[in-house]
Amino acid sequence: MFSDYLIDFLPRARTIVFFTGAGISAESGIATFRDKDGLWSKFSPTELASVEGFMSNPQRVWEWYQHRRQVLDKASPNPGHFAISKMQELFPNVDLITQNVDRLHQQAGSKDVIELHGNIITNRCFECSTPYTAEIDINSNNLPNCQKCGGKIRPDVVWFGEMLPADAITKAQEVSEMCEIFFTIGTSAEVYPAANLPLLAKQGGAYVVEINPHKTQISDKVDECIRELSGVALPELLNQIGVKL
Ligand code: BV8
Ligand code: ZN
Repeated sequence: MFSDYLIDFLPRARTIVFFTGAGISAESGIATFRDKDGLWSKFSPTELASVEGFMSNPQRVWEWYQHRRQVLDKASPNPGHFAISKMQELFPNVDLITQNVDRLHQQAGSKDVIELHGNIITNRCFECSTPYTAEIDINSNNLPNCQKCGGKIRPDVVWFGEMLPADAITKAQEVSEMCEIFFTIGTSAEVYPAANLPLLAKQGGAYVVEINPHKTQISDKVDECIRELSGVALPELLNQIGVKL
């Protein structure tokens, strides 16, 4: 599955970056965005994952996130998440950058996860940004109000048209430019500025490996394409370097 070059180089690499998208959570039962039965096939991203969408219909957006939280509540990390967590344990300099908001990497034991698009678990006030710390019943549809100003509560995700957390994107760009091996896993590489990271790594001289059952718009720019599910490929990668998950 993986090239002899990669299997020989990986244990010697000084810095490794894993960059993940919705595809790594697909085998945990979390719908991706752009696959045929993905989230965006039913709704348009701008209607639901944007400030305008929330302002025009806060109740609908809130219910969409509550639905995703219900799905996530039944999901657990899959062997792909665990394999990355194991690599972080084994190798000294492994960075993990994710576009995902499901925190399954953290549930699989990964530390210092660089979350480019925030997370779907925590919430804050849409008006005054005060963190909303009261318990939220994921099965209830009622949209809570801020205890400080009465404003509507929103999830701590990064919506389209919103800036990414400056510390997260800066760190992600730095480690991508500096690394020796860069794995881009389960992402269509269509959302910016995250989608620039594999190209930044390539420009910085990294060996770039894509793990994705389908071709993406960066497939012809990477060094190695593994057309396999990440939940199969990543444990196999460990296996090929003599590590049992
Ligand atoms: C920004 C959180 C600066 C919310 C998400 C016009 C106006 C404003 C901005 C723009 C504009 N035009 C372009 C932009 C920039 C815009 C953008 O990139 N748009 C795209 C659509 C063109 N970006 C932004 O707005 C970003 N902010 O630029 O700020 C700015 C500010 C103002 C004005 C201008 C600029 C903010 C982007 C963040 C949006 N938030 N999510 C939520 O989740 O609800 S994005 C969303 O897409 C998710 O985070 C997701 O992670 C991300 C990327 O998708 P993928 O992860 O790649 O998932 P996808 O379904 O696409 O692909 C899955 C892949 O997995 C597939 O390839 C599939 O083959 C593969 N797969 C499937 N199964 C498996 C698998 N692989 C392996 N194993 C498997 N088993
Ligand atoms: Zn408030």
